[in-house]
Amino acid sequence: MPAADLQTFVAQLEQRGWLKRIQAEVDPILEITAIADRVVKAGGPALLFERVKGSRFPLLINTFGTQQRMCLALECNDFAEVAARVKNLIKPEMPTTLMEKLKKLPELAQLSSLPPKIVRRGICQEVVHTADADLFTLPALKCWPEDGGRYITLGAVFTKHPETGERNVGMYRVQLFEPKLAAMHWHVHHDGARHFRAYQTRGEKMPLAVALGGPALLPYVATCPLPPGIDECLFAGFLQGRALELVPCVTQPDLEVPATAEFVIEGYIDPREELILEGPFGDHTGFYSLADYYPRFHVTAITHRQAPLYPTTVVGKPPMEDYWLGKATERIFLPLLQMLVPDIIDYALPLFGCFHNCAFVKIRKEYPYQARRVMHAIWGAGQMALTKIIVVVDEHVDVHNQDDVLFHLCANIDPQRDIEFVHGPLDILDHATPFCGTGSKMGIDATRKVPGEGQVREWPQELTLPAEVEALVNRRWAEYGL
Ligand SMILES: Cc1cc2nc3c(=O)[nH]c(=O)nc-3n(C[C@H](O)[C@H](O)[C@H](O)COP(=O)(O)O)c2cc1C
Ligand SMILES: [Mn+2]
Repeated sequence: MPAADLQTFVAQLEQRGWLKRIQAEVDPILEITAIADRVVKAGGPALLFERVKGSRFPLLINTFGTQQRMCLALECNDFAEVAARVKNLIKPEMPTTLMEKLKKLPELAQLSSLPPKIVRRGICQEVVHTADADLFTLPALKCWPEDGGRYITLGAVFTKHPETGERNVGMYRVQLFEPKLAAMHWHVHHDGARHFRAYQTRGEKMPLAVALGGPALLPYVATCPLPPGIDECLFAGFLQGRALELVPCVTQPDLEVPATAEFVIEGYIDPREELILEGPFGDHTGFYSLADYYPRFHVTAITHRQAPLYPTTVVGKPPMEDYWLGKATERIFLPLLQMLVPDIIDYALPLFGCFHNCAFVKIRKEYPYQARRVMHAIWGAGQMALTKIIVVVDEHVDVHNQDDVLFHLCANIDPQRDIEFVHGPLDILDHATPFCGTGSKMGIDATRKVPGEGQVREWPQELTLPAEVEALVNRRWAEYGL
């Protein structure tokens, strides 16, 4: 089972030589960014800074910064293994014979044990601060020079819908303003914001809690683009093969948080209050996201385990640590995307596209304008709907090879005919849209054109050599003396 708490995960990393402890005192204002940026881009280890200026808590960064470490957090050999389990979950094969039915029983029993389990005590509450709670005791980073302040960047934000009680866990950054005041930066398209609107309509205070640490895979599930209404804790239970243990908050008793978290920040938002100017913040896009108004998060308690670690991350020009969280999602959510858009054989979110700017999509084209249908379906599919540029290619193109995609893109399009423009919601972080969160998107049909798509000439064949000839040359290679 993946590590049930962060310190166990740190021990696993350390055993494998994938973590480095740093004793030199470092400044959470910019210095840690500069170190982490170099180490992530070099594919280096997780970093545990034992002495952070101005705080008594050690700081952990770059925990997920390689495929290996991401796989360890999910306890898999590769992401495809997890994708196969997801596929099996959403498309179970119906047993027909009695023997097959019996074989399914343990699997079914396992599924029923996956919803989160509420327990009475948790290490996350070994130490409780209420009146004396102070956000500035945390070694929160100021990541980039023009950032509006210091930020909690790897928090899992727990909320519940006021009517249905459905739980949501989303990773949203938190800007610190005062010892007990912060801002909650959830994008309008995300589930936390949807819950907030429900409290706003009712004119009621909204309880919320931010968990740091906990099960090794918690930060990952908090970033997962699960459909609204699906509890990320249930998904975490499914991924780790065991129910997540949650404890009721100390000051927000309607909310539960992971029992094994390092820190939990409890509090509320009052939707009747004025919003607060949040940002700017050096973002995933490699640019600052502009300052804007977000809800005020009032802290009622900070709880933590004895000797906690403070986990964080820095986002910026890719690749950063979050690239690997995104890569896991790209792979693990392929079966879900295929359920919505069955034409898709594979897809890739290339590094330069920073998740939402660009998707390469591979289809087996069977009829005219199929690529257009696929684009429009993606523009209606969950968080993939925010994709700014979609390039659709044929089955033989390797979507994980940028050159192969660009080769076919350049060769196969008549720009006037093969580019589709639409308008719609876009990522809040996209600074090029005329308005925040809305603008135009582009689909490029880079597939071979078939009758019915306006190509009035014959379409030529692409160059390849026969397999027998390639095999012959392989066999004789040594003879050529090359
Ligand atoms: C490091 C990191 C920071 C993020 N920060 C934010 C953020 O500040 N606000 C936001 O709305 N989404 C942010 N996201 C993206 C969301 O976590 C992600 O879209 C998630 O699926 C949202 O969950 P939800 O659909 O339950 O709302 C961040 C993702 C990562 C990896
Ligand atoms: Mn959600």
